[in-house]
Amino acid sequence: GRRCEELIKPFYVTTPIYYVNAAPHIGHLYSSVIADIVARWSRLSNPDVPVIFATGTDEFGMKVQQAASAEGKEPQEFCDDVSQKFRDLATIANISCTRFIRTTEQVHQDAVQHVWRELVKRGHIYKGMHSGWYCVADECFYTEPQVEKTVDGVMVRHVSKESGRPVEWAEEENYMFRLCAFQQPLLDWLESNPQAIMPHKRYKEVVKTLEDVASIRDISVSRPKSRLQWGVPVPDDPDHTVYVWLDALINYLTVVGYPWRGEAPTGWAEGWPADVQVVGKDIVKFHAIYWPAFLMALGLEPPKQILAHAHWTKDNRKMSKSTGNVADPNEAMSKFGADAVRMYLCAVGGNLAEDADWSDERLRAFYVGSLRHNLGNLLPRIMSQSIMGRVRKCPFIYTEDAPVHEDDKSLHDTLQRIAAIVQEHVQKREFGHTVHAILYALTEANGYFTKLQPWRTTEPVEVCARGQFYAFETLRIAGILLQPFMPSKATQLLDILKVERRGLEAAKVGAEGEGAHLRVANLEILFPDLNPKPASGA
Ligand code: ME8
Repeated sequence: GRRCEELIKPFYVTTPIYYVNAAPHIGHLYSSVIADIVARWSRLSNPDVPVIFATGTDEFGMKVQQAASAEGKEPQEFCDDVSQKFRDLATIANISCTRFIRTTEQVHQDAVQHVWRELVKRGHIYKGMHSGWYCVADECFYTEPQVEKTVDGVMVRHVSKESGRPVEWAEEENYMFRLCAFQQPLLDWLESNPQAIMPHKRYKEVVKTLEDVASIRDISVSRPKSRLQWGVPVPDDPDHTVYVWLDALINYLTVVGYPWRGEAPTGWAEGWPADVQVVGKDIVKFHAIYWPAFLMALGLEPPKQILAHAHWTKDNRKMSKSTGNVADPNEAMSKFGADAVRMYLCAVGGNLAEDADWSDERLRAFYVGSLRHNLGNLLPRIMSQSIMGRVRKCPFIYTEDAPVHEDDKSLHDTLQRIAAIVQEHVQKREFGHTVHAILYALTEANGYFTKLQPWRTTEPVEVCARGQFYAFETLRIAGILLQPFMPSKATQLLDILKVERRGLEAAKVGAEGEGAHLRVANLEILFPDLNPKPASGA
């Protein structure tokens, strides 16, 4: 009944909300793709559990204020333009978000002010003089030991050791959040939740930081209005603006309707705590220390998992909007298609712990080798007229209890194990392994087909039928498992194969039922030639 349905906790996934100081680059797309795979995998493996999947833009703060003024625009107008670019990117890349949030929305500003009042009421915020090195690019204060001097020609600059970005000295009255009080509660939380930060490398880093008493200090959560106008006003104090990171993190609560007075869609309130919050390694401190501390201060549960990925570099240098050293996701998707780019991001960047270097050349090679030749070619191979003609006359009938032919054994085993293997990799957040496991099954099927030579009319028709069946099954199972990774191409493949059951439970040999392999529709080219030869005579 309806009552029961409402009690199912939705699976809640988030991406970071992106600063609108410049257009998106491939790193932003990467975060969104990882989150999308997690969301789509949940829908595939638990179709009864609703998914809330939020992404959006982070629009307040000094950084955006400065970027807008550099372009001579009003901040709101500037935010509208750039936010739209992130929204378009999500659409083009097939990111299945259910909510695109902008921090300038009134509903979010109300949530931020509600949180502020709540924190004051609970005694977690106090006013004090605060001094430190502020970094606009990182939107945070650094302490003396976190800053160093660099000499750039004749210029001596102070920069953050962590990010290398310039800092400036600020001494001002701020509201402070009692982070110190949460040092032990945070350690306790992490101790009982070893998967709260993944990959484990990041978990260990955070625990180490928390264990170092000196590294945890109360944090400034407001800036004087004179410095920062573009932000949520501190309630009841017109001289101060809420610190952009406090504002930004609260977006994850705004989405599910906090403070739960009925603004969000029905059932979304049950979405908290978030199940998976995808972030880049640059913002782990904010998500794995500040954020759970804010939540504990509010009496709310911390997220179940912070999933932190490493960075994409270009020419082995950090990709960054401010230096212009970026790969353009729209350009890559228009050349290779959104699905190919998504797959490449997983295949190369799927080991979340290590940085990966972006290269158009390697993407091209991946497209041609793994997608066009490996996956793309198996399809026409099984659908050739001579094969289909012979198979239809004498089809292979698969039964679960019949012994598997010696020739088919290895591929059969691979296919029976692949869904479980993929599921395990996804749970361990090893997206690269996942993609490679599926591509490997396709390679194996191509090798099997080549060895069996079912197209040769000198081979008995029974060999032809078995060969076509197993190659079809490989494509069908791969198609099911690839849905979260390359949603449009996987759907196109399953449509060509006329597959009806597309759930995870159908990812085993024979699951589509007798004769499924004979029903294939018209052949379409899944991954077209990137440099088609001009038509003859042209
Ligand atoms: O930090 N490689 O926004 P942001 C991989 N607004 N991922 C990258 C990347 C790279 N080279 N560069 C950026 C902010 N990213 C805040 C977040 S959340 C409450 C507020 C990804 O526009 C990565 O996920 O600087 C990183 O954490 C995010 O983009 C930062 O985007």
